[in-house]
Amino acid sequence: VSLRQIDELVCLQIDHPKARALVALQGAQLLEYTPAGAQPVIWLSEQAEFKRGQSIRGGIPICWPWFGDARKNPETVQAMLPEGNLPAHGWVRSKPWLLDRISSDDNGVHLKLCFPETQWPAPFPQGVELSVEMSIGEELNIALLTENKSDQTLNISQALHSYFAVSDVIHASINNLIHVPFIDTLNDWNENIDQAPICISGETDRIYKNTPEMICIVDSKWNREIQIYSKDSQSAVVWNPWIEKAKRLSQFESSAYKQMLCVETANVLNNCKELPPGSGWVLQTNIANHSTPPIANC
Ligand code: TA6
Repeated sequence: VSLRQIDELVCLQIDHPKARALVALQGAQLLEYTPAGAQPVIWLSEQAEFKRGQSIRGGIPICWPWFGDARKNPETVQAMLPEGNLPAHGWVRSKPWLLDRISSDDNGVHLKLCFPETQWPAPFPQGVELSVEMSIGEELNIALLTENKSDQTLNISQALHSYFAVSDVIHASINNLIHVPFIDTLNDWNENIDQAPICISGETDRIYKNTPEMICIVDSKWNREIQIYSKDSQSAVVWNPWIEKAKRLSQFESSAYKQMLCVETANVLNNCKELPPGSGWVLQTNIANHSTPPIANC
């Protein structure tokens, strides 16, 4: 592991026999992850900017203490937020985190990063501890830990906003979300359900409630599947901006929508977390890359 300054940000460059990775201390954001002998599993925009106080497009942004547009969150979450303009996906992804510990062994590199003493504006309580633990090797495990050591009940929504790399989004499908209800944020937030594997053929922005333990992105050009595990039947967000939205995104080359697909492990909507004093919650995902025989999907 070495320190690498990229423009304004300090990152950890990880070169292990099992995998290569890049982690920005700002936002505790994993930016790159490529298991040995495989195609990259995590996508990073070629136009990513490494500037203090600005989120980086790609990797696995940490969305906390709210997901998405603060005003779309449940009342309990909104009641914890200060007035003023609230950035999408919370604050912590554009703030500096501290490297608490790092170790490596034959299986990979293990990191823990902590959000500094949380100086949140009122009414957010003091005494909430936030950390991220990552194990980077043949698989990638990432866990976002919230510990409520304050004297108030804490209400949060959150997500590991994972940008996965695909050969071409038209060759990628998501298989095990058939018959799982989802909110279509592009269609008045109406609830809908799919009867077939998801093949992306336009702007897609869906919140799946109560997902199965494993979601699988199948790539029929790279002959691989990325298995995304999350415990406790979290929610999941599936997003691809497609052509028109891609033109409006920052740090995003207009055709890059073909190379990425977001499948985000989340606690949102009916899955937000209410944490009484003294309690905690772990949002975690395990990502495994597997080669497959040639398949036809989309
Ligand atoms: O997770 C999907 C989403 O909420 C989309 O609606 C889109 O806004 C995306 O996140 C990217 O958000 P960002 O703030 O990182 O540009």
